[in-house]
Amino acid sequence: MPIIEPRDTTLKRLKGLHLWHSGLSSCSQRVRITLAEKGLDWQSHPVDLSRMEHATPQYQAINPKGLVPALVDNGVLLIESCDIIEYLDQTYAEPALQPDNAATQAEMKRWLDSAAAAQADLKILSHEFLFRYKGTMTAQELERFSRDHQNPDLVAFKRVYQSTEGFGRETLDGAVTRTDEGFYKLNAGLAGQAWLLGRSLTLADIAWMPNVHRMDLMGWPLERYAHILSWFEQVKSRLSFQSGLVDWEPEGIRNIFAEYSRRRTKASTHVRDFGSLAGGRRG
Ligand SMILES: N[C@@H](CCC(=O)N[C@@H](CS)C(=O)NCC(=O)O)C(=O)O
Repeated sequence: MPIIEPRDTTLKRLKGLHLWHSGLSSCSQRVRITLAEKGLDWQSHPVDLSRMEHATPQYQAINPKGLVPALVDNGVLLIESCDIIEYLDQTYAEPALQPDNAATQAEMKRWLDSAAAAQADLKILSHEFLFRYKGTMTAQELERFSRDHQNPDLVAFKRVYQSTEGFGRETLDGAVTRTDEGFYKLNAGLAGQAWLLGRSLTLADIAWMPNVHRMDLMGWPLERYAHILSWFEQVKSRLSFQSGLVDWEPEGIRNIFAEYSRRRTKASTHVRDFGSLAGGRRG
């Protein structure tokens, strides 16, 4: 359980649970859903990514990668969302969100790892097919971000995203096809059972909820995966999904994304026009 030593030593004196997070961040969503499922009280520290609050020295002294989320629990700091949800479940026993036998625990860990690994493609697809409605940063903003943000991977990512060429066809095709493949695996895992590990919701389901929701927002054809569709209906009816995800979405954002997706449909640059989704092919 990778607990890290905080650079900002004042964190060590914090009492209770504190979460630095952002409304639309998928990694923050899975932590908030877990907190809600476990009925834990927590103190919110919103980080506005569009205002580059994650590029400040203050925030980077909390999360040295300059990413959200970061959790402090009575002075203990963790920064990876899947580590955080495991930590929460191990530290706060009831209600348990993981199986009690070793074999199924290993299977749960594999689902957490695959959800975390899918993050790189989710990030590309979210930026391209959702966040691009905002237009790009000005050259000055990009320079400021590059100067202030200490995470070279994130800076390189933003530079490609903001460039005239953008991510390019090959990158987008690859991200779509790998995500589609991941969803077919998820679909197979859900065959014949309500939740990924059987009859009860576990961290495996929570880890994947934001990923499916994110693709749904961009008009991903979820009808390709019958078991995901019924799983996602149950997910959406859970109070934790409402309070941990929906309630934190900026007002009106779904309409904005839907309108942007319609524009891309007309231009034949919708996510469905890429990779294994193009022409309705199976992944
Ligand atoms: N592996 C990390 C990834 C964290 C991450 O990439 N966070 C995103 C939001 S989900 C972020 O902070 N992005 C900043 C940006 O795009 O500027 C985790 O699971 O917590």
